[in-house]
Order: sequence, then C-alpha cells, then structure tokens
Amino acid sequence: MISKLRIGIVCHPSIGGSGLVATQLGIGLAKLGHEVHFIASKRPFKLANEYKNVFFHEVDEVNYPLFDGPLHTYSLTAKIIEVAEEHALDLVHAHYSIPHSLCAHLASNISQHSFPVMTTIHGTDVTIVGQDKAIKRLNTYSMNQCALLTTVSDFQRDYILQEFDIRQPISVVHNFIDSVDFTPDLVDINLRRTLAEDDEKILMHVSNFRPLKNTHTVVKAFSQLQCDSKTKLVLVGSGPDIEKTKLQCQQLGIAERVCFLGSVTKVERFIANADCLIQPSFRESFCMVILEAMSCGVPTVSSNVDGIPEVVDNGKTGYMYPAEDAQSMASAIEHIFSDPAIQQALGQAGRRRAINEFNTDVKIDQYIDCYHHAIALHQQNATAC
Ligand code: GMT
Repeated sequence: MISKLRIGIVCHPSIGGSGLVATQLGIGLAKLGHEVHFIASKRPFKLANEYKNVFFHEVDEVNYPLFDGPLHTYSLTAKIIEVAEEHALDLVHAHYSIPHSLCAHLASNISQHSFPVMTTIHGTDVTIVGQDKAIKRLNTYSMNQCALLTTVSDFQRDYILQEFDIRQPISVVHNFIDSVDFTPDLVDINLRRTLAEDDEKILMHVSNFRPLKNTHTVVKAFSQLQCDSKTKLVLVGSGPDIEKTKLQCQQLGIAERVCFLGSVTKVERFIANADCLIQPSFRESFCMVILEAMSCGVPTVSSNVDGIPEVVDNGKTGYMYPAEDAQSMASAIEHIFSDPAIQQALGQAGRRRAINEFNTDVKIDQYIDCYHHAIALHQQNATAC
C-alpha cells in the first residue's frame, strides 16, 4: 500500500508545456490516491474537469493603486502558506523556477507548517528569462534552497550546472505523454477537410509564436517545398510574431496556401490530422509538441537544439537540422510527402517511441521517488538543525 502524499503543485496556468506537464502529473498522482493541490493564478488550461483527490486554489491577486501591477509574488507566497497549513502538505512541487521556487521557499520559511520544496526547471526559466542579470542571482538562490531540483532533459541539466552555481545534484525526469489522449485514432476526415483539400498534404506548426519558436524558418521551408502533391501549411496558436508571419506569407506569395488557425484547446485533434509537424525552435529544453506529434503517429522535422535530440530518433521518427537550415527541412518534408509508406513508417516509429520512452506511469513513479527523497532530505535537515 503506497503512503498517500499531500502534494502542492505550483505552475503557470497558461497554454504551454510546463503547465501541461504539471497538470498531467497532478492528475496521475491523484489517480494513484495522492492528494494534489494545484496553486495558480487561474485554473490550469488542462485541468478542465473535476478529478477525485485534486483541488485547485486560485491565487488572490493583491492590487493597490500605489503599485504598478498585482503583487503576484506576495499573493502566490501567501496562498502557498495558506494551502500548506490548511492541508498539511508533505511537499510543494514548483514547476518553472521563476517565481515559483522563490515563493515556495519563502512560504516554507514563513509557514507554521514547514515543507520541502522541489522545483522542476522547464526551460526559459534558465535559458532566457533566467539569464536576465537582475533575476539570475535570485533564481540561483531559490534553486539552491530547494530540497531537490529536477529538469526535463539531460541537456537542460548540463546547461544549468554549466551556467548556474548550483550546489546540489539535478535529477532528470523527461516529460511524458498520455498516448491514449494523443493518438492516431484522432484522424478525422471531416476535421481534416476544414484544414485542407483531400489531395493536399498538411504541414503543421504549433507554438506561441514567440521569437524563439523561429516561425520565419517554418514559412521559409514551406515556401521552398518542391512536391508532386499539393501542400498546405497550418499554423496553430497565437502570439507576438503572428502579424510578422502573415506578412512573410504575403511577401512570399503563399498566403492562400497557409491557414492561421489561432489558439485551440484540444491541440491533439489537429496534430493527429497533420502529415508532418515542423518545429525549428532556437531553444527547447524538450519540446512537448514534438512528443505530442510522435504519439499521434505524425513524423516531425525540427531543429536539433538543446533537448530535442533526446526526443527525436533522427531518421527513424523524424529529421533534425540546424534551426535556420530551411532548405534541408524542406528536402526532408518532400521526402516524407513523396511516399505514404515513408510517412507511415516514421509515424509508427514515433508512436512506439512515445509509448516506450516517455510513458506517463513510469515518469510519475520517478517523480514520486523524487518526492520521497526530498521529504527525507528535508527531515534530515530539520533534525540536524
Ligand atoms: O520556457 C518556456 O518557453 C515555457 C515552457 C512552457 O511552459 O511551455 O516551455 C518549456 O517547458 C516545456 C515543458 O517542459 C518544454 O517542453 C519546452 O521545450 C520548454 N521551452 C523551452 O525550453 C523554450
């Protein structure tokens, strides 16, 4: 019989990988009988339903005319204290270090009920935002205060140890996928027909259209395609680079072959109906959307940066190139589109890899092991003081 843990999970509720991973982890923990308390500024986008053993605590923003904006760090810290004391949390798991690890550390120090903090570093909390001079020292401090640090790829672990003065080991728990939710069974000709003609191959890109997602190369590679079959580019998501991307499509004269879908909630319904996914990011600690495509049986063409080579089996589940090598990406896409047998073989290999290497149950068990380790370390430190 497993001992039931009471876990607080702090995460960003927005559409994005770290919030998705945190939510899937919490739901999986609850299904195993653990009590899970999500703490966020609003309900995480994937926590749409009510689950047994899952509780959501909304952060009450503090606004006062004297301040430029809500005092989120104060209000988040206060909410963590409240939930930790009310529910006697065994541990708080902060997803994305900024500002979550600092808030959780402050809360543990202030709370009548002290608890260990475990932080999972997800990406730009160390590679972009985390590199900001004003933040780096604070982020380093809060990461070093954690009972345990984890991250989502071997690359990210090595990067953190190289770039930050971290005085503790960092465990790697790769991200995971629910292969029941993300499945080729979602292929739906009626949905597909809303995106493209039956004789068109669909090249899809999914992102928040921030500069690091490199949508310029997505459009450039698509514009260079020389295929026998007709092709359609479907862009899913929204963000600051959308208008620039629309202009690039017009300038290249391909606007009528590009569909801007905007943000969607069930992205799996769309990814499963793509013939290839293209993700040429400049930075990615892991890249959940590549794993989502693999689980849906869709081949991927991507950059080879950071943690992506730990997700893609190059030549077997997809192809990787330097981030701005649009021509090579175009050639790879042409190769995939040239023969349905090639597309199918890559897609099937991707699904097998997603199921075998990034299995939800295995990764949740790894996180539970980390929790027990963090709790033991916290108890040792408490008795040592
Ligand atoms: O860091 C970000 O850009 C946001 C973050 C998110 O919340 O989506 O993405 C990061 O975490 C994901 C989940 O672990 C990873 O799959 C993404 O690769 C990672 N993004 C980057 O490293 C740029």
